[in-house]
Amino acid sequence: MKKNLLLSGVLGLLALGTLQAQDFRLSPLPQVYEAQEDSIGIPTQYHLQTSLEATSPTLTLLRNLLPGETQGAKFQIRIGIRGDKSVKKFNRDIPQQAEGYYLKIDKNNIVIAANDERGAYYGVQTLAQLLTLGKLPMVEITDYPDIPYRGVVEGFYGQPWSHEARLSQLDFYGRNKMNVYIYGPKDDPYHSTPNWRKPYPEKEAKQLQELVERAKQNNVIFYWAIHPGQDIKWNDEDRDLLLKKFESMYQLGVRGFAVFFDDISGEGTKADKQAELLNYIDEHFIQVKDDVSPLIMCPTEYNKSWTNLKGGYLTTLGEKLNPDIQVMWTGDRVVATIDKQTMEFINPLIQRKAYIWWNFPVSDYVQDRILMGPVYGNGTDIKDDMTAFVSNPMEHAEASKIALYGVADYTWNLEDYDSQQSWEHALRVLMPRNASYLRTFAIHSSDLGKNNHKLRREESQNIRPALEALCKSYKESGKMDKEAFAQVRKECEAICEAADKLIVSDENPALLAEITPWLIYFKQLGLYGQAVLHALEVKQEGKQCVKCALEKARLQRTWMEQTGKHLNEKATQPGVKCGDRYLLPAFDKLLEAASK
Ligand code: LOG
Repeated sequence: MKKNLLLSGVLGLLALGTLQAQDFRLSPLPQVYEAQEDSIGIPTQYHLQTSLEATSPTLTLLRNLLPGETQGAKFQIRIGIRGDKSVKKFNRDIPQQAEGYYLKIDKNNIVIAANDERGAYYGVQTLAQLLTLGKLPMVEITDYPDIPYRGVVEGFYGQPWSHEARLSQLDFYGRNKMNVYIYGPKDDPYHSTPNWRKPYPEKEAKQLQELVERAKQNNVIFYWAIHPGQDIKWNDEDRDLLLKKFESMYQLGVRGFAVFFDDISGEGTKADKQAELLNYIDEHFIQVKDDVSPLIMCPTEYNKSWTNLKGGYLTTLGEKLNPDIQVMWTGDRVVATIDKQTMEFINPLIQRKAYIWWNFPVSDYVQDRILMGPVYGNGTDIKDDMTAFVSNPMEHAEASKIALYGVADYTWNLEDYDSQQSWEHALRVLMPRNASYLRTFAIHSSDLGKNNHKLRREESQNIRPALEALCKSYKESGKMDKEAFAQVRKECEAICEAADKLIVSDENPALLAEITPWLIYFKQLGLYGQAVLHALEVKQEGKQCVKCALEKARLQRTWMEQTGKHLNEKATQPGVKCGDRYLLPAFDKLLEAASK
């Protein structure tokens, strides 16, 4: 938390303690939060003073949260934008940053005074989170995002998200103060070659229209991206077809547009031709309509390892592209964490602040994995170096929310971002009743294994020291570190229990459907661990048949492997895997040592 909070004294800190208690935390974490110890009851009747439009997402949300609007009631809610009569008294309290808001709750008033419409909406979203406490703490919150554009690019290969999943995502972005969703699934034929030229069929068009509407209600900018580079001809005909497609999307309500030139070869990769086309779109479409967000492009050389400086591709874009066109960048590699050096490399080349396309938790190159771990590794000192940070998620929409929750938290407030805390909370948001079971699964389902893009993630941190101690003691002396043994045994039990509890749970069916193949495997992994530990014990005690116990463990390993192989068979990387960074190698090592 920042300076002002520390100045707010003990009372503020105490109250903050409550707000960060296990079961409650404002997210994304506000910039400045000051609280008194007192709280008030939730107002059942209130007089509303506002100059916002009655149909605005902000007032709609407020009225849903607090239905008791009553003319002349003593309790007052004032909500407005800088300069509005309703919040005039609070002009000086509003932070200067775009989307900033000031929220004050005292005995007889709630004030939300914001810089702009979206800021007011975020003020109400914060209020929504406070309301879940059952009473309202008396607070003053001064808040704004560190990064102007935050959100998601549905930009992966594989099964695009379902309509229902997208609707649910947009609500999630609204709640977590993310303002961008870029529609660009590689396997939507109407996004890419050759059908990018054609309008959507009626059913898809209607669904897109619905998504645009839902995005609006959540104050999310819906961007629609086109991926024409593999077969585009640099002539007037294709240029006009592209504009016609954009116009048809505009008619469906889309007000944000992007052109992706990633993962293509041939003529389409030419920087000067790309720049010429993009400037044309910018000047004849984006600028002409006065209600469209800045144009975004994804370059062909979209990461450092694919950059040929001598070829001058990025320099050409930097020099030629109109200054308001946003240029995407995935970092030092296709998949990489983003830091100061990343930004210092790319920004001068493109002569603008990069629009970060973060390839996490996308799993289209490791489809046998489901990435449930925390978001960490990105710089906390780069908020002024980028215009946007959007995450490319997994085709598993609901499971992706764990990482997306972290991305929302990180991009709002870089300095205060605590990856572990954010992750713990995400688990509780997704499965409030089964969070601890979900946690057990997620902690062992975080790494990607060896992969082309070289990103690895921590895994099984909770049990790693015990695994190491157990393996070491057993290997060196043939004896077991008793404490480590007990810990590992307990973890194996927890794994089996988590799998059992989750598989029969009725909480968050969408999430359960996505993780089920991995859960089935996870249970087998737990059983394998138990069988190995049992064999170690039998060997130590020398009472029962050692050979039988070892054989049983080996058999369980085969069951586990076969189970994994026969799940998720249609994927590009078929089968399912988890727990293989530390857990599985340790079990294997112990079994091998015991077999000697
Ligand atoms: C694609 C993307 C894919 C990701 C991870 C970009 C800009 N493009 O290598 O569609 O999901 O990597 O596999 C990409 O990242 N190409």
